[in-house]
Amino acid sequence: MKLNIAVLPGDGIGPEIMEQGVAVLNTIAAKFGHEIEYKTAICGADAIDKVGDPFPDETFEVCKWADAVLFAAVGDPRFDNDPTAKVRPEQGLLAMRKKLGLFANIRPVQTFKCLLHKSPLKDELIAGADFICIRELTGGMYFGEKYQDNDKAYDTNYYTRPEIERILRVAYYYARKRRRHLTVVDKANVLASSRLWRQIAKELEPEYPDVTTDYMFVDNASMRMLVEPKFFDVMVTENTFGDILTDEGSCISGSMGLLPSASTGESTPVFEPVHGSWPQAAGKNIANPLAQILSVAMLLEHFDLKEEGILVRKAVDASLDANVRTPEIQVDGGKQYGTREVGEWIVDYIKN
Ligand code: GGG
Repeated sequence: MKLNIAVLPGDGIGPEIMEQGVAVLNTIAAKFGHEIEYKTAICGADAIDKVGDPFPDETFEVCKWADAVLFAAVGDPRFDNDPTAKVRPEQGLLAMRKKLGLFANIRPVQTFKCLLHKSPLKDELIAGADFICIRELTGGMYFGEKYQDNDKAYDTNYYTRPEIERILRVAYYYARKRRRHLTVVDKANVLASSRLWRQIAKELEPEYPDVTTDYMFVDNASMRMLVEPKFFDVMVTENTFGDILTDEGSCISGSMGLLPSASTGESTPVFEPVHGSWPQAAGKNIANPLAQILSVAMLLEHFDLKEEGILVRKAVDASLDANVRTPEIQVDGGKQYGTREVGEWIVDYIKN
């Protein structure tokens, strides 16, 4: 297969983890006889510094040229600590999702047997937990009308029927491919937007009689994820709730550095770790590259390259079993491997 891949490393640890993701993709391509052409483009704080725009037109052109985007992370404390900043790195990520029409963000949460002890939750509670969160990605508060002055501020949680219906149908599609259990997460006891979500979900439910649908308030869902994560199979929710709940998912997996994602919709899909740019770790060779590498597995699977995806996942599992781990998931006293060393170990595993 020939694939055009846009590479957007972004900020902070982004370039370091991206290097390992691309190395893994190249190794898979060589092993299975695929041809990959790359174009690298700027985004986030890096792009603001260079051209004053976190998602410049040239980057958008590269994304449109590509069959898939491999994205790392954006964010920079210089902007977080400046409430007057007119432009922020994260706007680049939102602009990319909006311009590419990527309304469906697929975020799997799974456990790794050898890492159960890394979760703050009891082993028996989380062992075997395996669910996906389908997060609506181009609507809600992140994109609704905003206002801020010195005395007041608001964000609007705006959703339309077509936006809600299409993401629910994506969720039902995934539920049918899995254990046929869908949980619609909302705050319908308080929010009008959530009541519309629930109304539309109840209208669609009879079309999917083979799927068990249940409804849960987001506060209850966030608690249930920690006390009974195995309850969930597919969870669907709006943009903001999905962003928060999937970070919580890292407590189940054991590290933010283990959570990949895929964003799909109207044009080029994007594959990226759930985590951000961790600027404090930039350049230190300590960031976990596994979320980026697992995002490569999701990319391969998106193009139906199943064997290739399985091999990447097998290599990741093997690295964890062999104790080749970055500091945040290493067992006490175990050797701590760097970003590069973990990536190189996985590349070697795939080659041999
Ligand atoms: N790789 C994801 C990333 O860079 N996240 C930073 C961020 O701004 N996240 C907000 C969001 O995902 O909506």
